[in-house]
Amino acid sequence: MVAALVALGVGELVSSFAGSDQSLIGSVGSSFINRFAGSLKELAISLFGTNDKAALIVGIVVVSALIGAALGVAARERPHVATIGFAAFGLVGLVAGWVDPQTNKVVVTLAAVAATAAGIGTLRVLLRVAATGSALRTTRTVTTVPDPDASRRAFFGWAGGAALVAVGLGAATKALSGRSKAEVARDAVRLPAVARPGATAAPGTLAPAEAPLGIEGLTPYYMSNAAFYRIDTALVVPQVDPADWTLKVTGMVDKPFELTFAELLALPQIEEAVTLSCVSNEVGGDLVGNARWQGVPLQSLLDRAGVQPGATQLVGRSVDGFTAGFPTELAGDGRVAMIAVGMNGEPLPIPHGFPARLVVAGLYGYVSATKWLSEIHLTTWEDFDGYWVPRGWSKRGPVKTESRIDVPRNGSSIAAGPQKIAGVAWAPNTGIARVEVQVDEGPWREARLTDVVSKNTWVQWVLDWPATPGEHRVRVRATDATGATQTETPAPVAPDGATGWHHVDVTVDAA
Ligand SMILES: Nc1nc2c(c(=O)[nH]1)N[C@H]1C(S)=C(S)[C@@H](COP(=O)(O)O)O[C@H]1N2
Ligand SMILES: [Mo]
Repeated sequence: MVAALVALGVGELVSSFAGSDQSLIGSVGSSFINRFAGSLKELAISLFGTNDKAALIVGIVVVSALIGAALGVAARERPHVATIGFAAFGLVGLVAGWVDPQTNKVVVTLAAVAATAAGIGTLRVLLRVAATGSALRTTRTVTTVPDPDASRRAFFGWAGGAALVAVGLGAATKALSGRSKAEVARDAVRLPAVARPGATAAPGTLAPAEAPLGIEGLTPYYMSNAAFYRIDTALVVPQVDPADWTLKVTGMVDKPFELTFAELLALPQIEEAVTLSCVSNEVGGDLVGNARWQGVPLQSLLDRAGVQPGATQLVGRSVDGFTAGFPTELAGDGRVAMIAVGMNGEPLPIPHGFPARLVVAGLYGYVSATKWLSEIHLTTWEDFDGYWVPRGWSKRGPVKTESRIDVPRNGSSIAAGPQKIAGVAWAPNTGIARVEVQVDEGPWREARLTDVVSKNTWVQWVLDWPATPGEHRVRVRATDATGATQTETPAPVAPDGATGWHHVDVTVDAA
């Protein structure tokens, strides 16, 4: 076990010399995610929530340690088993590192070789200590059994020392990796002024016309960058240094081209508030958020490239290999669709796609919102399937109209008397026309809606409720601007988004 941990520590330290996002464990984990994301995503999220990635890393370390233990046992009889085993172990890291689009292949190779050598060396030394009580190679044949207590003490001493080395290697990796080039570069980015701020907003700032409702527990109209949900397949957040980055427009276009980050920033910018939602958001879930996005209209890049007739699909490709595709016509049907470089007035946070991502109003993230965008590729609808399509998700992903009760919380106890029921509802690119609330089997009552800056954002809603003592169920449903009301019929998140009415159960205590 200790030998395996030393091997992992050496591998991490060597890979970290190439940058803080490089890691053999990371590459192995990414391969695992890409192989199993379709079948295991739901299970992993239900077991570990959004800590599923931390759980994967812990799992890789634990499994490695167990493999090391098995090799150690086997090697007492047949030392070559350990050598072959560690070589195989190193090969797994090497292959994963080579197929990972984000790694430096020279560094990956050095790291895998160094890790393998460190693992084999550590195991050999420890086995020798266990057998002879000494780490030194002894030329005499051991004819007498050494004092077993002495060799056990020596073994635990050496094993403990090696374990400390493994921990030290891990700590050194962390200390050395420090701030990535991407973080340093992001700090230096100054977003250009916005030429066309969102339709109903004052120049430069989008703000809802009505002041916040001041209801505790109600989601704010704009989610802060820190609170904004994050969903992606990246085990280690891609660290893109804009100096080494370009955005390519390729495929079925007359004039393919490439832009540097500086060139992208120099193009006319827009700012729009758009509510982004994940297809994996359960009814009542929080994988949805509203932010102000700044960037370059997608259509302006498509016009420059000259999209050929027949290019029916637009695919965004990420530096990490993720892809998302949607019908090309949606980019030009008047909806907000942009290459975003800013989020809530700041350069895109690294976990949200720095230096650039796609934001398309009215489409779930998995078919549209490619983060760490490297390429916009025009192809046909039939010729390509984005990342999640072969993994059991719908090829088309329009956002379903949804509403959520934030206040009161499900399962909470509140006092009898005047109370407020409040929440959010969204139908991006369509808009919300009406939100209705029902308490128990009572009548559906219309909630008051706050002002919004555009049809692309969620609306906050509130209803006064004279709460009476007892157990109550509160339900909500929204009607979008086309007049369509959310269906009551529940559907699971797969393949194309959950449906059903959100409800909360509350206890109202006698005052
Ligand atoms: N590169 C990359 N971009 C991605 C994803 C991903 O896994 N990799 N996930 C998509 C999904 S499923 C969603 S819901 C949104 C989430 O964006 P956020 O993390 O900024 O909220 O990003 C999209 N863009
Ligand atoms: Mo998503």
